[in-house]
Amino acid sequence: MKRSLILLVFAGLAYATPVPSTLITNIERRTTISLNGAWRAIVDPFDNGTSGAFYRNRIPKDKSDLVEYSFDASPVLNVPGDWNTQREQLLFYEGPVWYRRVFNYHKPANTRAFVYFGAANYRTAVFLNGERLGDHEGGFTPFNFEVTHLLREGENFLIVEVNNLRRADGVPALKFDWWNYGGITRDVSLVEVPAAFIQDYSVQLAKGSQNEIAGWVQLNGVQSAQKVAIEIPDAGVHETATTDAAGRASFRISAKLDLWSPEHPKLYDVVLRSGADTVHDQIGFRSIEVQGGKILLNGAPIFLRGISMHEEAPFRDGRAFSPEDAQTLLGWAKDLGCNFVRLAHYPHNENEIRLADRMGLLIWSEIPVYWDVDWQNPATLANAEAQLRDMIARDRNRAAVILWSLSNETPVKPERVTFLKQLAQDARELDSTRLITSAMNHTDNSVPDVRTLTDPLGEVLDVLGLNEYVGWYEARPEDADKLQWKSKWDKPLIVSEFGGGAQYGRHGEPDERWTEEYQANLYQHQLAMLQRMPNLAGLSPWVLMDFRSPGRMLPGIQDYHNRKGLISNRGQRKQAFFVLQKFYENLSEAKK
Ligand code: GCB
Repeated sequence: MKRSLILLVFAGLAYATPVPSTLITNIERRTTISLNGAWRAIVDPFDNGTSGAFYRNRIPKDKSDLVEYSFDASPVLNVPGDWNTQREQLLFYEGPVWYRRVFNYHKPANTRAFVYFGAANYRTAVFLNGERLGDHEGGFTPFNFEVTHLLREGENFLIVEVNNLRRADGVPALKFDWWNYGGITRDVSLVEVPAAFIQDYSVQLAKGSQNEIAGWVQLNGVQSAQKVAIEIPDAGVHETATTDAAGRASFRISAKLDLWSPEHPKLYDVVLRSGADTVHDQIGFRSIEVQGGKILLNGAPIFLRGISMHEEAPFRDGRAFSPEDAQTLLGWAKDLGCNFVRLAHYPHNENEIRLADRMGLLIWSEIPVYWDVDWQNPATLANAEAQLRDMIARDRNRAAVILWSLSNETPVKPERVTFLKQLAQDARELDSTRLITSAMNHTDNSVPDVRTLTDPLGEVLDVLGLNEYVGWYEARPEDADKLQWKSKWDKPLIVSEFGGGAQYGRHGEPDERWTEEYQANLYQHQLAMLQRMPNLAGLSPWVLMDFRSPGRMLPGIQDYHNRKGLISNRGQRKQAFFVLQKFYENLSEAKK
């Protein structure tokens, strides 16, 4: 886990490799106390809470004492949940909100405790019983703080300031095409672990192998070498390894495994033990690699029949967070005939990744380096690196995840390649087994009717992602028929986006924008064109379901929604859904 600080200096930018993650992984299978529920919340647009020290949770000492806030008298917000959809007047709110949760605690002997947040958007400061625990930046990655020494017997109060103000130096920065939902958007819990415990681990097939598991277990709170046991009973694995000076035990184990695939999402029970700690997980084993223009799953070429999706709640709008939301969204992807989902544009909830593992859906997982960010700012890079590191830390044991995506539609300029190269290097260092991608959107169009992918970022990636909007932001759907596509690299290509807007129930001629007919026609022409693309290894059209976005204002049609969904935000399937479904069905038939 510990890595020495290496300073890299290039393009005038000095920065270090990422500091190790402090995340406790696999929260689902630990001993936890949920802190979800109704939290008192003070909406604080001018950030008076910082100077007014709201974290102290003061109540007036007597009738003449001046205290200009009161958690007790403030209304509640539900956690998990965005604040925008819980109160009408918060729909467009961007700024700080102070949350308070009071809870009782009885401390068991020989136990350490951590407070764990699945995610809070965007900047978070956390205080327990009036003491600052720490801060976190980034709206979609988990974080935890140790609270063992601050917890009191009996009543405790946790205060959390969440601020979703967009920032020029943020990741993402000031502009993005989704709703800036603020708040504590995922579960909060207290995690109890023994004094020495298993913090994190990697149990995956070694790169390029289908019968050798390579991995490590990271202990926290140990001073001397410890034994760690790794058991996978159904695969006959019963091994032990010993930790090094940094508390890490590495292992390589030969095993005959029933491999995970979309058709056969086999998960093994895995048990890790060390001292007083035992952690159970369910892990699938599969290999993923590229060979020329092909993606190979378990050694055989696979075509990714995908769809892009946001983490937007079906039927009710708002940030999705529940297992039921995930079931609905991934269930729709399955109905469409998908074996692949692109989880745009940020790490989604862990419950969704775990469900994909069980359902047999391959995943592209992405950090929100979206459009333009402050490429030359070392703090922005450090923030992107931390988000990448924590996404990988949380999900590295999920067979479903095959692609880490570094960015989406970033402008072609040298400082952006420098920035993304650093992320690619980090990702490979943190996880040598998965493929690296990015969604690019720049082509050389100097030859009429020929589009050539020349973006220098392509050099850095294992798999090229391409977003193109022929028939929507440029040209007509029919113009796709004459286009030829080329790529500078002999690498697999995923068309990570194409699409067009349609309002469910709006009908007209195929050339009338916003109608279902227009969108369906666009899909027909696009799908015919895509098949002529070199090294096409998959697609994830934009997008599964309509989603909220502040930049989509057209009254009566968009009403602050991006309408490129194949399904409306009320769950109604548009004509284009069936066009893509048919296409995927034919692909599956052709394979038989
Ligand atoms: C894109 C972006 C995506 C947008 C989409 C659109 O290229 O990657 O985030 O929502 O286009 O609808 O314009």
